[in-house]
Amino acid sequence: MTDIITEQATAAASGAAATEQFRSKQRAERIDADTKRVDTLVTELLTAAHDILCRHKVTYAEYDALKSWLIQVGEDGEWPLFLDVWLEHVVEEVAGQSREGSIEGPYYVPGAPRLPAEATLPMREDEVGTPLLFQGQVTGVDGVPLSGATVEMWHADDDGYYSQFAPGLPEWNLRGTVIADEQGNFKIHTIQPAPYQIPTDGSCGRLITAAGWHAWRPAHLHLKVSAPGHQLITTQLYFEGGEYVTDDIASAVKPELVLDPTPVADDSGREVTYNFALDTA
Ligand code: MBD
Ligand code: FE
Repeated sequence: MTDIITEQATAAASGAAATEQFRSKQRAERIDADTKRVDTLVTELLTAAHDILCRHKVTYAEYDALKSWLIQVGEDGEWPLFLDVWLEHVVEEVAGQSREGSIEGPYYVPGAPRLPAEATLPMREDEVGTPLLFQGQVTGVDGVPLSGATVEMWHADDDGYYSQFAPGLPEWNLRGTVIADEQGNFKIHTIQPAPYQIPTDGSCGRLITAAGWHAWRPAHLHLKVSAPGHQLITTQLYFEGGEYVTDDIASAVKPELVLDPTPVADDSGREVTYNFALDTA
């Protein structure tokens, strides 16, 4: 890396950015849940907690440790991280969007630079990592090509950092909004991301250490694929044989989401084809 890093990535800084990002998006708007549903869900959640406290004879010292940890999660801004790592995968399964779907995670930023159907994601001149060509076609479930479909891609760099959530990276590094051609085809040139370690210096990190877990997600590409009149697919794609593919801290790997890129002819990188079939809205 040629840039001199003057600022360290911290849990609190990436947590604050993720909290800010979440607050600004549509889905975070208040919903008018009816009283009965709130009563049911919260009562069941509390009853499950009461049961655990009783069965394990949780002490006052442990209760206070929990209380202080929960307070710290908020102060670190790590609620988006905690929830997306340990709960979102079940919400996604229940939503059952499609077999192709996966969780969004805390690091999506809307409005990445718009790019033509064949494009290179914004990256530094000396971006480290194996070049990867990710190409494919967006169609409807009926196989009809979706002209001008939008393929948004975002992923970590070779050090496992996401732009806008770690210091020292160009604003839109490794983030782009690719507009497919008339046949729904796209070719995205990027680099293969590295496995991602969730911040270890914040409250989620403390939990992981305290529980003897590891903090890793396998290397992954994030995607949102959409077209007018069709349902958005939010997904992630992983790499065959990669570290943590069978042991993701966020439990978000599905076999159909694992890519197996092949070396390109001159051995200058790898390429893979992956198609998207969107349901009608
Ligand atoms: C990530 O990069 C991610 O994709 C998820 C789901 C949670 C934490 C970090
Ligand atoms: Fe991610």
